[in-house]
Amino acid sequence: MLQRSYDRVTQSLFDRAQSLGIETGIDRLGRQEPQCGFGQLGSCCRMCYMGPCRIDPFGEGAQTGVCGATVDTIVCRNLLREEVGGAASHVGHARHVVLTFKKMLEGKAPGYHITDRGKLLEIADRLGIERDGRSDEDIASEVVERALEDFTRQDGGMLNWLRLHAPEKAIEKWQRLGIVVSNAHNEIEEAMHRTSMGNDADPVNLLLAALKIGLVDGYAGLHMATDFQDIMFGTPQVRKIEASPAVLEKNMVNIAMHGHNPLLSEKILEWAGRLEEDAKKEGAEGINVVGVCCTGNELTMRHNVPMAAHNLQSELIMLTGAVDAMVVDIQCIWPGSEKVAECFHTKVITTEPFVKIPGAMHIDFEPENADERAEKIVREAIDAFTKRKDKEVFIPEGKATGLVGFSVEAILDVLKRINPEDPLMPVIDNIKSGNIFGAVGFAGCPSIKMRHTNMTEIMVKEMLKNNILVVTTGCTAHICAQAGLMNTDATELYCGEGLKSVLHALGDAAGLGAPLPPVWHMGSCVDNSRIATLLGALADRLGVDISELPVAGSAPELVQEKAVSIGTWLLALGLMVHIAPHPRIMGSPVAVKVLTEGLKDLTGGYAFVELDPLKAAEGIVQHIKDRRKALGI
Ligand code: BF8
Ligand code: SF4
Repeated sequence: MLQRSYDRVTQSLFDRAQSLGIETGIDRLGRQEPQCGFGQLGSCCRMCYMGPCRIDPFGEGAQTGVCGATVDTIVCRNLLREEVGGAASHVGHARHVVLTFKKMLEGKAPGYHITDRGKLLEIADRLGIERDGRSDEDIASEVVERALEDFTRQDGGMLNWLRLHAPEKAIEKWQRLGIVVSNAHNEIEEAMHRTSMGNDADPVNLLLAALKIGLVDGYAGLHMATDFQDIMFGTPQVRKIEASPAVLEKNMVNIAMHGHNPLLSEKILEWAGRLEEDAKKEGAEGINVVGVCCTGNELTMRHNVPMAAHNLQSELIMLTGAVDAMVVDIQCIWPGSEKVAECFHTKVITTEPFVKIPGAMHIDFEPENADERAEKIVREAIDAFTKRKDKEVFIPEGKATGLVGFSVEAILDVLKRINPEDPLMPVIDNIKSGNIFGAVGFAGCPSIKMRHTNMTEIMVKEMLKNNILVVTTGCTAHICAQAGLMNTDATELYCGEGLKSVLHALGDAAGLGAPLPPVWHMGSCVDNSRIATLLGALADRLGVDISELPVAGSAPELVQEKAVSIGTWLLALGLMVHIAPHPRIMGSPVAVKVLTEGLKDLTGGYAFVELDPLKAAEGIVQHIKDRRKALGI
């Protein structure tokens, strides 16, 4: 096994795997090393069967593929295809939620309801939908129609969800560049078409297409998913939670919800409540639903469900022997998890017809039969519990507590208590005074290749020390919660004096009797939409473009294609986006130049690649200083 030292809880689970002789990701990573250099540079091509071709980075061997494609063409085509993978995942997620909402309105999905009517009506108004004399259902049907238009329109008109959410100044920028998008599916088709053998060979043209796919992801993926999820399940409000694999309970039926889509996890949570007595009849003290990865974020933001594990820990928590069912839907599910589960009584249950894992139990989960299937899944978990109740479990110690639920609406609620007429004013005043020196969004994944460096925690603490507020989503939110960065003690421990005073004032306004935490959990990866909404509102209020704000984004432990497409969206919006490890563009001088430099003149955004946490933090602080100077503050 690779000798690395992870945080105490994670390490204890790796150690347990080793002592039981169970293979995990660390063993598999060890066998992959050294990983292919061509792959890491992005300079191998498999687009046709004259290849695979690869380009010699030292300039001695082949400098083009068999067809004559240069390294710039190859790298940029590969990048665009990575993004298509990411955007397709988010767009597929959003469309699934919209279609379920439609079925609900048609009476075909009785398990679902409108929870946040206010948000529905607000979106209807902003879409220009007539409301007078119409029922909520009728209005909602038209909102659905507008959403589905974003997958059907053929006239080249602007994506409705982009018009709905993108700041005017950003739209103008994108129009000048010719990258405004129209129909999410058509854009994805075109990106696949242009990257297949013998099409687009112009690296700059390919990079512009990459920005387009970023916009598809941001609006037809992230924003659309967040909007409909909030309408169906409620817009998150601030609440207290616990985090770490230690939230598993020896004497309860433990159901780990893993994946992304609250359509499933909300129903499982509901049925866990309904079947509590059945679990007790089997000798359990109750049913403990815990969250893994992004569906865990969805559950914790709306219902205080404990945050059990980020992606790297998703297979590790089964080594506790205490997970009775690991219920999964879509995205980020390691096939190797099933092999770990087989060593225990744990049932891995897949639920999506296009996401199956050999050896796992499969229960199709359709919106029409949501209640029946959710009940069946919870009963499977209870049944698994009966098989392990007397067996030894190993649940590590060390729960962290924190506050989550920082939707834009929840943040504005707090700010309105300070200034009801102009809630953003206190933030702007504090930005001007330097009490809030800037803000950084930390998003994305935990990488098994980097987690032992504590990249995320070190960078976040550096931000706080420099009075930079941190917002976070995705698995990075799990990392921050487990590191205790989402509780009020962290404000005292890590923040500079200016930021501390602001968080105290906000905590008082919120009636907490304590400061707000310095790291705000804004949700799952699709909820990066919330961060963009907040930035858009701030930029509008200041009358500037988002690219002028003293803010940045960071994906400090990039894993997924989805993080690449989100990152590109943020570049299109005009943000500095820090990335580690190296994105697979380093083989192409053109891609590196355009993404780290050239883009500054086009959108204002740029990529910043740095693997050393302190240097990365320094680079971000410098960027924020430069932005402040340009604003004259
Ligand atoms: O969408 S942060 S490992 S779970 S990709 Fe996946 Fe990365 Fe986690 Fe959420 Ni996002
Ligand atoms: Fe090689 Fe060109 Fe085929 Fe790619 S498209 S595999 S570079 S011949």
